[in-house]
Amino acid sequence: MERSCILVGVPVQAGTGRRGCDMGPNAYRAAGLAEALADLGHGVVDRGNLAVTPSAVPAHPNPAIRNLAEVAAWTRHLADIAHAEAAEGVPIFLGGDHSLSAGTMTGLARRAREEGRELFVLWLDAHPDMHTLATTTSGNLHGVPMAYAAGIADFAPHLPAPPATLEPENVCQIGLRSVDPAEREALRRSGICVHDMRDVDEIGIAPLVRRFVERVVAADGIVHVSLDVDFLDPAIAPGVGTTVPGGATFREAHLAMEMLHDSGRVRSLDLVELNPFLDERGRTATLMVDLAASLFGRRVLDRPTPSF
Ligand code: HAR
Ligand code: MN
Ligand code: MN
Ligand code: MN
Repeated sequence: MERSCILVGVPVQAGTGRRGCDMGPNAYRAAGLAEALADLGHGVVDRGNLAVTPSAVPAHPNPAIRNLAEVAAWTRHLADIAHAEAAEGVPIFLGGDHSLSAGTMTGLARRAREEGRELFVLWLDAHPDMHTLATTTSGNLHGVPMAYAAGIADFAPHLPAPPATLEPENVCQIGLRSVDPAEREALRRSGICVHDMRDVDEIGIAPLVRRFVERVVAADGIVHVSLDVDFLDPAIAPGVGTTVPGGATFREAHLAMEMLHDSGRVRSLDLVELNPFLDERGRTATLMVDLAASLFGRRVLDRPTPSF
């Protein structure tokens, strides 16, 4: 039997410097995410919005860091939720800022390890989010989840120890165009597969996604997609706090989603960084819903559909 999509609202904005991301989950609902998935024949369950109660965590010597206790509470809770929901269906985490991926990816990694499956992550973002607590200068913790989840640095005792971490070689980042010096160094050391926008320009999105899918299939792996709104060009997706020019086009983004769908390997999704307060008449929320629909099988013409 095919797995149902499970919508999990994650109204966290503690990881970003701008307010409004907490409205993201409800904007996806208003834009018709559940209906779009149901129209494709998927079962859809909406778990509503999560909440956490932060408790004190040891301070970090970096004075720039903001909202550490809140991010720690979300990370701990989301690791449990992702681990549990991945056994029930295909969780779709409705952010909320990208700090939520610290929790989702490590919970999913634990589930994959228990199932004896190799977890791959396709990270679509202008940013690598590879800071550690020591290297972040903005102090915005949406800039750290990849370093946390890939076990690049020890975040304890400030953030909870991850229940499992990603294999850096199983992570592929596409769309990068804003990388801080410390992140560039961390990426070089990590073994993570990275493609900046120049690669997208020169090689094209299709060969990059195809290569990634080939590696997944060779390992009989499963895929988590982490889609940051700022992967997209701000001209088509203005509803985000960190716009960076030169992002993916409408068709590049849809093609990536369509190819991922055809792989039959996608088992979970983060939709992050949508800021409805900065959006224009819901167009960014609507585009993100349409991309999710492509990821879950919307197509122009009939093509062979693989099963999950
Ligand atoms: N690298 C910058 C910082 O750490 C910007 C991080 C922005 N991150 C996101 N998610 N918007 O990708 O502050
Ligand atoms: Mn991000
Ligand atoms: Mn980003
Ligand atoms: Mn490996």
